[in-house]
Amino acid sequence: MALLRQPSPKARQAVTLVEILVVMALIAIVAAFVLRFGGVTQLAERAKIRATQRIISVLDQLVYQKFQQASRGSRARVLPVDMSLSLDRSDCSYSESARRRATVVARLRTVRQELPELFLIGNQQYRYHSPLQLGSVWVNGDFAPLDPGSALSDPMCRRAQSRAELPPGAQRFIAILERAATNGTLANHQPETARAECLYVIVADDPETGTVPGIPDSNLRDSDGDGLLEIVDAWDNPILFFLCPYGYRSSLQPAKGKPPVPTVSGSLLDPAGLVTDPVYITRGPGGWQVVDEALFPITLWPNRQRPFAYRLYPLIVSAGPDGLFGLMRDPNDPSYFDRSATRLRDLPSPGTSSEVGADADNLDNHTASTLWEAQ
Ligand SMILES: [Ca+2]
Ligand SMILES: [Ca+2]
Repeated sequence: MALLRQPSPKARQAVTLVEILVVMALIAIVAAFVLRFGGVTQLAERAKIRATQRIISVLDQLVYQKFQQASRGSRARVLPVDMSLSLDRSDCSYSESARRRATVVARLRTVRQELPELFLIGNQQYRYHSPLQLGSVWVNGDFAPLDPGSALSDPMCRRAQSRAELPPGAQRFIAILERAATNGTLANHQPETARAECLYVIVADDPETGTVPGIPDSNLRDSDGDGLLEIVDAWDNPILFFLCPYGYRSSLQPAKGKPPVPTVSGSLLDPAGLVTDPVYITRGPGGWQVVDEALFPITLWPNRQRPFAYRLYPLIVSAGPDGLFGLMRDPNDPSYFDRSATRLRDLPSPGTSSEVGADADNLDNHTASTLWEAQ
């Protein structure tokens, strides 16, 4: 009855050893596969990060050049700035400093029109600009003419600005929008692409030919099909542009004091603080009158002795590997939301609890740029 015989202890031990060897071999194979697969994934992700950093670095240089050109352009003087708002209330005279102040205001607006960061479609109001009717579509944005008679009447505007007075950057953007409106594609526009579309028009050699110096063509695409190209990162997400990223914290814009003073004072375009000089602006019941919220956000802290013009640097930012910007929230700094929530409302994700910390892997031009520090 050999078949019914129990295996000897030695045979059982041999089987057990074989089993252990098989299991160990399987573990080794699985581990090698996981390591290899994971390693490849990590390498690919690192390559995408480096590619996006290169793109942002190129964009930073291009935006810097455009910013310099716009802020020094002679066309700033044709903007309809109301000189009476530069009236020195101490002696009712138009002083030399008042004239310089009006020039600063005009230059400030030229930069905004040359480097538009955002536009809205439909009946949404947008700051102090008059909406443009392009075909059947109404468009609002920084590139539109200034209008003292609109619902958001501009307190520093003497008269309505004509289309012919717009600087070249604004003219170019309007021409592209008009073409998209005529083609009927503008109706497809998705708001989360607007900042990437503005960035493209700012830095493109010629928006008609679709090239940007130093940017691969594969990073130019029209993801919403509205006829306006966007610059996208290595994960195909739009790279956003903020001309004056109030509330953004970085090595260039370090937090200073308690919120809501997240950036150092002294605007790039108004280093002497002429626009925020209390001689020219009044203090209302809610604090200092806001002169120009976009470029010169002024604190409304009642205990401040004088308003600040913050030093803000143009921001170019990718959402990074996770595809989420997470810029709207800072749980340790609730006042960050107060001002920035309206400025950042057009972000792709309107802000949910799942986005807390999502900005940790973002890639931006503030981190490594050395161009702006000397400004
Ligand atoms: Ca588009
Ligand atoms: Ca992110």
